[in-house]
Amino acid sequence: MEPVHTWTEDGLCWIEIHRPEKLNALDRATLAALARAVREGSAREGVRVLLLTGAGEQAFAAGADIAEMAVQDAAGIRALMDLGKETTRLLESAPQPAIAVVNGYALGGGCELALACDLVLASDRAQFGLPEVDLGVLPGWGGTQRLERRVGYGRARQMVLTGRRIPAPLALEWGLCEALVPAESLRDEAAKLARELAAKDPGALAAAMRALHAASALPLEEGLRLETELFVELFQRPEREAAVERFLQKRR
Ligand code: CO8
Repeated sequence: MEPVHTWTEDGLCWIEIHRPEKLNALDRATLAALARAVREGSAREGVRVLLLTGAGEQAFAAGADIAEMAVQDAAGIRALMDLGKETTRLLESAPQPAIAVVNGYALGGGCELALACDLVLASDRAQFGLPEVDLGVLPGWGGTQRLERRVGYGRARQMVLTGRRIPAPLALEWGLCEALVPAESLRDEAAKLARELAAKDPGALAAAMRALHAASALPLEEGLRLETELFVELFQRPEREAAVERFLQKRR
């Protein structure tokens, strides 16, 4: 059985972690398949949005596979860290928006995958958490860096230091996700949001995402310079001219 399923319809590329009997825990094979799926999906002609979700009704992903993790030596664990980091980086740097469609537990590495996506849509049954300290380690696929940027200083410390699970309503309040929907309509709502994004100018979206990512990676002055450069580039395209013309036409 393939550990990751993908399908593309109308420019939406769905990537489903498919190991429901283990709550979609990410062992090496699953993670490698996921990295491949994100790389190929984001490079595929006509793909406008990536949607990442988990199979089954219980979990988005319950984290790295703890049984596999337990038997690693230092080199093995470093290789798994690198693979997880590569996967999150692929999600974060994809030219299309990536939406995490969180259908249940998003714990440890599962939560870290969601944090690497541009938008997070969650079911009312979702639970987020970074319980790694309870396993004697720390979040290792970007959680110590990306969580604070999403939810702020104190909440990031609360999650990482206590390892507590954050239920869906609190996750929404904290900004771990942008919206909550009933579990039964999660995929439909995610597709609706994705179609809204897919109808936009992909060049403008890609540039906007680059600028937004730069906000946490570059000093302010450099980020502002990049914003100007991207704006000027976008401004010179026929797509921009046509979009502005459409706006003006409506008012004539
Ligand atoms: N790894 C491996 N197997 C898992 C995992 C996991 N993370 N989570 C669940 N499973 C398996 C269980 O072992 C069980 O399998 P089996 O039936 O064969 O025994 C099956 O999934 C169902 O799980 P439960 O019976 O435990 O289901 P419950 O509903 O009772 O509990 C929980 C659900 C609360 C989600 C529980 O399964 C749990 O606590 N899971 C572990 C969550 C966790 O600690 N995640 C963090 C892992 S560490 C991590 O992600 C670090 C990432 C960065 C570094 C990675 C380097 C390798």
